[in-house]
Amino acid sequence: MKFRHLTTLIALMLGFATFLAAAGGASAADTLTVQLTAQNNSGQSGTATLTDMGDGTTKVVLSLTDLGATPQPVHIHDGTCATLNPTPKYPLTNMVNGKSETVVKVSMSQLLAQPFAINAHKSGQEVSVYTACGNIVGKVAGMPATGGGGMARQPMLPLVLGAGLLTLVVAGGAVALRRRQA
Ligand SMILES: [Cu+2]
Repeated sequence: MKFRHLTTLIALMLGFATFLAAAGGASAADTLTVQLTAQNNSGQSGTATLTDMGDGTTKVVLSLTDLGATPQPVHIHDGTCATLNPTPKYPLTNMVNGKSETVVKVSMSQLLAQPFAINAHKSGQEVSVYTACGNIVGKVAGMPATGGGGMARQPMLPLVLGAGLLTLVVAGGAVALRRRQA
């Protein structure tokens, strides 16, 4: 009888911990998708997915039309695609086969505080030819537009850890009890 209660309790704890982990995970993924459109008849377009890493950095993942294995310089520039400052502000990892992934040392809120754009260049040799560009604008998923929402998820971490630890302790107790009964 006692053992059955414990099993129920463990099941409830596991369910609660899973729920907390899922809730925490959902709000932690503050992302923004930027559309890049083709320039100079390059035929290259796609998306940049920006993810706020929560530590003052942002992960930028590019997925554009594959123009081949020739490395293409990609950067975040000051300004908009229409009024681009030609000097790169934050260099990104060279794009190969339309793919690039970089963690830049700037927060998402900083990237949205003033005009920035992501552009792709044809190659290292033809860096002056732009192949695609997208303005960093839009609504960040999982964070209110007014800001401050980034703080909301911080208190969730101790809760998730606490629930997980409690589950382990209860489960360990159940195992010990079962050993004693055997
Ligand atoms: Cu550039």
